[in-house]
Amino acid sequence: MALKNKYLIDLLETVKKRNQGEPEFIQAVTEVIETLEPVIEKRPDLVEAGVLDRLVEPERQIVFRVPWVDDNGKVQVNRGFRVQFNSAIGPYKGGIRLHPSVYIGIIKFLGFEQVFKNSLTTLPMGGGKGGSDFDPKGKSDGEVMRFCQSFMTELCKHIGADTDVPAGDIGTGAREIGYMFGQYKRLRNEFTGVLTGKGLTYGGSLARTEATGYGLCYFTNEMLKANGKSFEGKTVVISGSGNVAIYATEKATALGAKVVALSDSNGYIYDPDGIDLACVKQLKEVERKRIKEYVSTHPNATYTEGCKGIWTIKCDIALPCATQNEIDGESAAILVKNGCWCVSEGANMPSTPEAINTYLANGILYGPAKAANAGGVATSGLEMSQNSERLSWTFEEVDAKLHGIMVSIFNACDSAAKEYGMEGNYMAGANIAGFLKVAEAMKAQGCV
Ligand code: NDP
Ligand code: 2IT
Repeated sequence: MALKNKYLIDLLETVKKRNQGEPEFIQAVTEVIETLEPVIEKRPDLVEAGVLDRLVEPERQIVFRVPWVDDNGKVQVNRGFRVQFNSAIGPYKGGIRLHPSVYIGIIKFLGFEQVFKNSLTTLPMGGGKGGSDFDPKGKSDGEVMRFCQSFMTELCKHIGADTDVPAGDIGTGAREIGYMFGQYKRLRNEFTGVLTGKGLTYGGSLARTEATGYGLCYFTNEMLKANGKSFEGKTVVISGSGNVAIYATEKATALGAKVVALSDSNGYIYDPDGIDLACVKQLKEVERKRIKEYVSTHPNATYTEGCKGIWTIKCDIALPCATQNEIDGESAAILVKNGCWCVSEGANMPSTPEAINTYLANGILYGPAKAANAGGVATSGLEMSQNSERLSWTFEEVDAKLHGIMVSIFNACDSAAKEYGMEGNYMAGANIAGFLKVAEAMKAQGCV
């Protein structure tokens, strides 16, 4: 989409110049700026208040050394990050990614998107993100613990229950959150809701584990309903086999769909009988094994090396739940050619701009990540509420609140898209609705 507004063209140029070598961040900002053009045309007061100029620059970026000792007694050094992007509507909130590909550009794109996503949840949370280039894969529990303790030894100086509340993301699950929480408590001598995604024995919320995948299906279901469709009897392809993919598979199946494929960074499985989720949970959550092990107990299933091929499987609905830019223009075109009519994003920014253009040009129902995967952080917000009141709610209570939030997010995206003349473009709707709340708060708080 070509921008016409001079202010936005100049702003994007500045962002590109200032953030060279960070293509993912520039990609995320470009998408938002392009969809905000009609809002900026209508709201000169927001331009005057410099809201967007401020919004594209993180409030604070912390980069630090994370030294730890491996099982052979050798010193290892990783790099740690926390980007506190925007606190206009609440304390910084967002996950911690542990993956070798992590560098500042990845954390900034995630932190930027988190600002809009958290705004959409209707809960009072600002946006932030953190992580490290540490790879938990193949490490012993002891190594992971020593890394997490070292990471938190520095991070604890910058976070707090009313300041910045990290959580999980790729490579950070219950085990890592537990080690980080223990170290925070030890260093600060306080038991607070400083992290979410905690274990149920020490302040975690029921349904947080399920929340992103379930929330994705609740959002998608609303989008389908609004367009006269449903999950019932549909064939679904889901990428990844981590936290989000597993619980998306569970809920999509419960809603009547058949999930036929999952993947990891090595390859994908295809099971025409429908994925046996108990087996996947055992392999991934308990044994920490590779997805290819699935075929050794499921003779009708096949395993194929390489991740991209998963998008060549014929399906009605595709739910990318692995990582950024996993669907490019070519894969999007294949999905369309094979009859796929809905793509809804569990992962953050899983579709390249070319893929998104292909969805929009072909009338695909497209659920953008900021809205579709907001159920995880929304339930983190509910964990914070429970920690503050020192109570815990039942699974049913949390799940019902999550469902209500996802319905309201869909309605917000739908209405904003309609109001700005882009009916059915939920990406534009999500960016506009998410932006407006943050923008009003930033304007009201003056030039800070
Ligand atoms: P997990 O670490 O539990 O699982 C990640 C999955 O994606 C694994 O199957 C992993 O395979 C695969 N994957 C990771 N990196 C790559 C890569 N570079 N190429 C191919 N496959 C890859 O993470 P989550 O399930 O928590 O996160 C998945 C996505 O959902 C991420 O984009 C995350 O930001 C997003 N998300 C997560 C939320 C949460 O609450 N956890 C909330 C909202 C969004 P392998 O094991 O081989 O690495
Ligand atoms: O991308 C995300 O929204 C997450 N990884 C969850 C963040 C959170 O604070 O629960």
